[in-house]
Amino acid sequence: NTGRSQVSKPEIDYSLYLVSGRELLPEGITYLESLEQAIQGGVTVVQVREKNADTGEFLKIAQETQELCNKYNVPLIINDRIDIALAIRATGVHLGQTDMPVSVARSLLPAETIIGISCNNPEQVEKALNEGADYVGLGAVYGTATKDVTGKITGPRNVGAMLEKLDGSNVKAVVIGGIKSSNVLRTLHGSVSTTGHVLDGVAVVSDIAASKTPKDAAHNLSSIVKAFKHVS
Ligand code: TZP
Ligand code: MG
Repeated sequence: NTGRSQVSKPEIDYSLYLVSGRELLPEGITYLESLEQAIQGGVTVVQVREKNADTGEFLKIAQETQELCNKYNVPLIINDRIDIALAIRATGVHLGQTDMPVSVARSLLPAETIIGISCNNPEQVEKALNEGADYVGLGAVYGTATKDVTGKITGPRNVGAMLEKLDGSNVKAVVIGGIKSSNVLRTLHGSVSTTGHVLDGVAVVSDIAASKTPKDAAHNLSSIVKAFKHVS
């Protein structure tokens, strides 16, 4: 996002980006308990993603999530719904390729709002950059049961090719899709571009949301990402 933004934007640490997955919660833990433990374990940014909730329900969940995020000073990003992001004054919104264009979303939202977009190939990354996105979500890097990603699995090497498009910009990047503590380190290493551009973090749903011990799950991921970022 060069040639834009005299506006001061919130600095987000993208190291461990938790995307909510309420439908994956195990027995015996509520959504808010799981989220709080995950934040305590090292989640640095939260996205509320609700594919089946009606507007009232989405709003309520977003408000409750916002309260918890405020308590820990963790930024909150809303998936898809610009109206809900506005209503709760979220830090950001996350858009997909079939949602409203970044430039249009930008014109509706306060200038300091973070806008992220999912990208699956280098052309989409280039477009996101030109339209003024603040960050991109790259993937799905691996297969996942959390979302239908048929035909959209990139593998780490293509993540590297997408990252290269961000050279010289201030646009951040996370990877998503099938990331777990067991593959996160090789994913980070394998996703470096030929120009040396590295990921800013990883986004996960099930490895944390489906865990009975979300604090440990988050801590395992976070310590690996932080160690990688420290040396790269
Ligand atoms: N976008 C691409 S893959 C995905 C989304 C929302 C789901 C990732 O879920 P998980 O459980 O971390 O594989
Ligand atoms: Mg979307």
